[in-house]
Amino acid sequence: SNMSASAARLIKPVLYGYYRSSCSWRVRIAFALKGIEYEQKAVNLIKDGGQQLTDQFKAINPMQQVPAVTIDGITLSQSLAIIQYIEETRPEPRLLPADPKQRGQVRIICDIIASGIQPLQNLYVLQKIGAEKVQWAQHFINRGFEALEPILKQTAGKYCVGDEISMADICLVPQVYNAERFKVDMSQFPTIRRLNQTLIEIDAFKASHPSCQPDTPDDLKA
Ligand code: GSH
Repeated sequence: SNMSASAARLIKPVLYGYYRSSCSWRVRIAFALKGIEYEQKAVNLIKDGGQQLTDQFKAINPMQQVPAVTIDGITLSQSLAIIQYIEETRPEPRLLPADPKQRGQVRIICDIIASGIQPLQNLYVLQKIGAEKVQWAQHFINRGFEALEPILKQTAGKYCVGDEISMADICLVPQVYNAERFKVDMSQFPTIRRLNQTLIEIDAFKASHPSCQPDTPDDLKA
């Protein structure tokens, strides 16, 4: 479009997401931490065989997954690309530490979750493998958490990396939520559990929680 950049900036971002999608939750946390108002358009991943698979949504995200965001006159997909864009255009409060070494640590934690765990337990993969969905998901979450636990033991202060909330925390909490859904034994991961318990008490994490979104079914509403 030929809308000016400043005019585009006045329009609220729209998040295409699903209440229970961990990647959608990442983006909701980032918006909440930065105090950015946005609209939500629900894409129900289950109903009608999955609304992410419609031609209409494929035009928004050719990968046929949530989240996608329209913001400043463009459409973005991939939760971490979306969050990086928000970070670069709306830098306060920052979601990446100032220190390059700590930034490196944040990115390790994000990549373990976003590349090494979540893709292996997402709905599409579980539907493809058919049987033993729960064991499959548990296996890959355990494998990733076994790596994350000693890393976080080294990097954590109050939060995943030091005492400042970062993208690592934004990735961790929704992944722990998935782990709990798949009944992973969290007692093996005391550092992950401690960080999660601290983070879920913070307003931005609470307000964005799957239990209180516009598309949360009534019987799951908190
Ligand atoms: N790397 C993508 C991101 O970070 O945004 C992953 C997105 C993703 O896996 N989305 C899931 C989805 O849309 C929900 S968390 N699943 C629908 C499906 O698997 O058909």
